[in-house]
Amino acid sequence: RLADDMSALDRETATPAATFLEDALAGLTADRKTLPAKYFYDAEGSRLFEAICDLPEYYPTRTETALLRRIAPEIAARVMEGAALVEFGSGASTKTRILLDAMPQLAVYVPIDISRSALDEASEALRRDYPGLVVAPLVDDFTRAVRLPAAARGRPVTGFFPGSTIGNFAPAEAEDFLRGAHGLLGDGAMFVVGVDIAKSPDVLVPAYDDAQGVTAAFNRNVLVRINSELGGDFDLDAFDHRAVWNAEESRMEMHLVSRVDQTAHLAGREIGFNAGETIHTENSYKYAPEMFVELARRAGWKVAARWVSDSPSFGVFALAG
Ligand code: AVJ
Repeated sequence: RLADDMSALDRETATPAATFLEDALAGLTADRKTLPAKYFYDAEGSRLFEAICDLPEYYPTRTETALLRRIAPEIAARVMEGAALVEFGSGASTKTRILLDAMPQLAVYVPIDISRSALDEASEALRRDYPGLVVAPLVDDFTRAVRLPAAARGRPVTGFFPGSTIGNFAPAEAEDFLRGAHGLLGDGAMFVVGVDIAKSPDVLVPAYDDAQGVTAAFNRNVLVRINSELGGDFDLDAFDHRAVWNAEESRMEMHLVSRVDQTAHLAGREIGFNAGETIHTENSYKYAPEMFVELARRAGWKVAARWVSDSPSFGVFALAG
């Protein structure tokens, strides 16, 4: 295997499991307990997220998909022959196909995802369906990827970050991420970013607290992983799923709420909970279009084009730099 094709996780001496344990312990022993949202996504978590995308209440996926279908020709017109498409947090690469279908000029596709299983499955399916396309996956935390695989280097580059995954970052972190992505994608790159738009909590809250309880299972999956991968003993039935709109911060929050006073154990540590105490597991920031434009500018990008769907509103921004 070429050194160039090794992911950052392979190169790091610290194992991913040690990082998960460190992050989990740091979050669960803090004054206000938290866990990083990226740990939802093992194979089961990725499966649950795909199921969320099909829920009637979860509007972002179908809204963005319809918008991308409509604007794909306009995006394609900005992409040069022989270009590489680099996707951050690619998962099942479902939306990617909308761009691939509209852009026969693409030569290389680089999906970056932390879930090896999701990446392997997606890459295999894409190679089958797009035989002319070189698929060069990167198993990595997409916030830490610093170098494109050899197959993409020297080509015009288009970044793709759909799904409002950027909403998982606080605005200052989103700005840092956009600046870092500029470094990875290179000068002259285009970056297509999907961003959920702030709207009524009557629409937002059900999207994160669906009637079938799929989002609740997704939320609890981080505790499932802590038990199975890190040897924790969290009582899954003793935590409720809660989704709240935080208007001051313009974000949806997910929490796991302890039903009772209880003590869990992890790596020899006692993790005590009072009844009603929460583990804050996810933030999903929602932007007014102008706010996102300003954030992208602060990160060093020009906004070449933007599209916002009809309600429920979702935005796609074409950044240039
Ligand atoms: C993948 C981060 C965009 O915030 O809407 C879905 C994850 N969490 N339901 C989102 C999620 C609960 C999703 N992102």
